[in-house]
Amino acid sequence: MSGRSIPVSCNKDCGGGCPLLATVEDGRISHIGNNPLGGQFQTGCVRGYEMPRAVYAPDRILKPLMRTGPRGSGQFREAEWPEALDLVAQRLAEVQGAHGPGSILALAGFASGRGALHSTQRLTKRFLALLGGYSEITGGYSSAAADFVTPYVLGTSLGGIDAATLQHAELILLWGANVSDTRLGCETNARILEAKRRGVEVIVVDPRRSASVRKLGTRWIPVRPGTDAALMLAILYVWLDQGLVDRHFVETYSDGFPALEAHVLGQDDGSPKEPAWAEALCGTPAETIVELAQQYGTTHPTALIPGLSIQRTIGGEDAIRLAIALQVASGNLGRPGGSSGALTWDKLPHPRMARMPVPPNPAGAAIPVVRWPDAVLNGPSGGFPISIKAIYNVGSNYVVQGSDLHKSIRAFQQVEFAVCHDYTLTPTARHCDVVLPATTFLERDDIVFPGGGNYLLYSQRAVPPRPQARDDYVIFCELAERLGFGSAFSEGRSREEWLRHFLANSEVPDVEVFRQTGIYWGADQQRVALSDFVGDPGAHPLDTPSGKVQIKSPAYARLGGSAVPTSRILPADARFPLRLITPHPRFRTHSQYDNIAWFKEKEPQELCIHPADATPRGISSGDEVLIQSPQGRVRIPARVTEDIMPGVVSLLEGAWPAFDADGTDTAGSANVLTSTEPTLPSQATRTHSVLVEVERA
Ligand SMILES: Nc1nc2c(c(=O)[nH]1)N[C@H]1C(S)=C(S)[C@@H](COP(=O)(O)OP(=O)(O)OC[C@H]3O[C@@H](n4cnc5c(=O)[nH]c(N)nc54)[C@H](O)[C@@H]3O)O[C@H]1N2
Ligand SMILES: Nc1nc2c(c(=O)[nH]1)N[C@H]1C(S)=C(S)[C@@H](COP(=O)(O)OP(=O)(O)OC[C@H]3O[C@@H](n4cnc5c(=O)[nH]c(N)nc54)[C@H](O)[C@@H]3O)O[C@H]1N2
Ligand SMILES: [Mo]
Repeated sequence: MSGRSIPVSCNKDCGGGCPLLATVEDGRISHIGNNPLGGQFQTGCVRGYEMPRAVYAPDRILKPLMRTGPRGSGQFREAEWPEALDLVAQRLAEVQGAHGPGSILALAGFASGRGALHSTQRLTKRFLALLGGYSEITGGYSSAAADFVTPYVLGTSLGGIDAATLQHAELILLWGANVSDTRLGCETNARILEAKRRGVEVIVVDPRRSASVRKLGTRWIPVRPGTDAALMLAILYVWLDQGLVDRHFVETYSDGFPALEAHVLGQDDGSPKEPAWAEALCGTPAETIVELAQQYGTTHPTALIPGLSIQRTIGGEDAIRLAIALQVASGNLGRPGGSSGALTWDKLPHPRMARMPVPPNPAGAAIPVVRWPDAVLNGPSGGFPISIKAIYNVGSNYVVQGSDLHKSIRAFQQVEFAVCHDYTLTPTARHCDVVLPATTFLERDDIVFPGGGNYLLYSQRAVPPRPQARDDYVIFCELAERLGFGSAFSEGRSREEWLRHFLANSEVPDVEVFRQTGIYWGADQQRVALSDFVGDPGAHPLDTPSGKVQIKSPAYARLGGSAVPTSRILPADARFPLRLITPHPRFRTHSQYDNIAWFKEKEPQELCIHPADATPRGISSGDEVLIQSPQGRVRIPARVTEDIMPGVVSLLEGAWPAFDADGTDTAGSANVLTSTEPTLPSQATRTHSVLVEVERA
């Protein structure tokens, strides 16, 4: 390939964090491929390689837009930057003057969340904190349940592994994890493929025959969504029954296991968690559960890699607690080739590198992310801290991605002012008063923290910004200047000076080598969380009341959870007999790229349904079906397939909605069907615990 090669990395909430090379010819990016310095296991994916399609998309916003029609109508006029910035500054000042700090809600998304400088989340929070305060969303859509509960069990949420340690695994359990598509670290997929090639069993526990089952798996074990805790309890039952619990490990490293044992045996509730008990809940045959338990209980080390899916469910907190309990009971926690059972994605420290500081929020108003539309619509009368009058949206498309899309639209329609920075007129942008055109990662320099792994990436500016697009940092600088806190926001630093400042406060010894190669490796590439604790529990106790893995947690029970993890399943509802899952697409990062035909054609939006559910409903592949939940209606084509369990239907998340005259979405936008009711006590989202009915349209 001729042209200049420039190290880049998607600063995206994409699952990876991959060393890439952009080729630039005649001032245009002609190709993106892997940076060979990443080594054989570090490979990018289609969403990074094809990013130029977004940079040069015909519908990219290249001028500020000011709304001229009703919110959501898509009627805007183009404006010059000074006019748009003046208006945003003026409206923010007015709203805050009239309604106080906290009346502006920061929808500060993680879309470009991995940059030391261009972090959509950190820049937005920094700006609004210096403005005087804001309403802040807490937790994320991704992993709020796990992040909430894991510290009660492990004393930290950093329970990850470096993917290279999978070379020591003898068994890999992808539990609700579809790493073929979602990556969960740049190397994870390639390391598991290598393990499979050397004869390691890779068991995938998933309601769907996912890409990971097809490409990485040696066995698919179907389970109904939201029932993983029951399956895990039944595995413990088999281990207790067959003497497969590693008693020495349990006693040395954990506290409270006898209470869990009593629960598994049914001594506390009269219900032994036998495989037959689990079969009725999970739809997984009892003999399959016994086989899985025996294989898992007798193969060491076993790496249990949970997806985030298992905790975006009702009771998702306890699926994580039980996954940890399984790794303790089998003696796999903290061992090379094993894992903690807690989430692994991005759950180990990065090499030391400073990043954009975020001052404390003077308003202190916090809202669990899944409840933001409720907070806007109901304010203090709904138990929320403050009346929200404006929304500042950067790096998120929460009208599409938040739960209960109709409610999110109502929330946007209610506020006095809404502003957003983005590349395209997303459904969220359409509901804003001002839309400011942002740059992509290919148009700016940054240091990127990958999604797991002991390395850092330098992403050089490959091409100048498309005319008129501006970095989020620059947009905020200009606004801060207008609002009188320009020097507090920038601290007098240009973008280059911030990067130099971060690098000066880092462990990277040779900045120029880092810039040129695009990658800096930390010292140890074989980290397993809690290995120091397992090596010497006396010298390295966990930060829990017992200093050990807290299987039983009275502190957690005081928050409204149960002291011992248990199975909590969304009750059935005869009106909505099917369970809907909304997995992450391969060809999109959430809603990104849904506006680009090339990506859309690769992965059509369709409802996957099992023949056992389709036949009685008279549904054949290609038929239009109407999917209904209490929240809304979606009409799209069905695909009848045995790649999904009976009783479960699947619709990929991330499609932009398109409503017909009677309010039915005809694009297949998953959150038309979801609800903002959280799982408790974490107040986290439950997008994989949704009940629907499906009929032929
Ligand atoms: N039903 C259902 N819903 C879900 C999920 C699910 O599994 N099922 N998953 C949830 C999860 S885990 C997550 S993390 C959320 C994600 O929710 P979002 O973060 O809202 O997802 P994206 O669609 O990636 O939206 C990011 C937006 O930021 C823009 N953007 C990207 N980079 C930049 C930048 O540098 N600057 C600016 N200004 N804008 C930028 C993109 O163009 C895009 O419009 O969705 C959640 N929603
Ligand atoms: N290509 C791509 N990669 C991504 C993203 C993306 O949008 N696109 N998003 C990134 C982000 S922000 C996140 S948070 C992660 C999300 O990572 P995950 O949450 O792990 O991803 P999902 O696709 O929601 O679910 C993974 C698998 O779990 C299955 N599943 C669903 N519900 C259940 C359940 O209750 N139990 C079990 N056992 N399995 C279940 C699904 O069928 C799917 O195959 O992915 C990251 N990677
Ligand atoms: Mo996420």
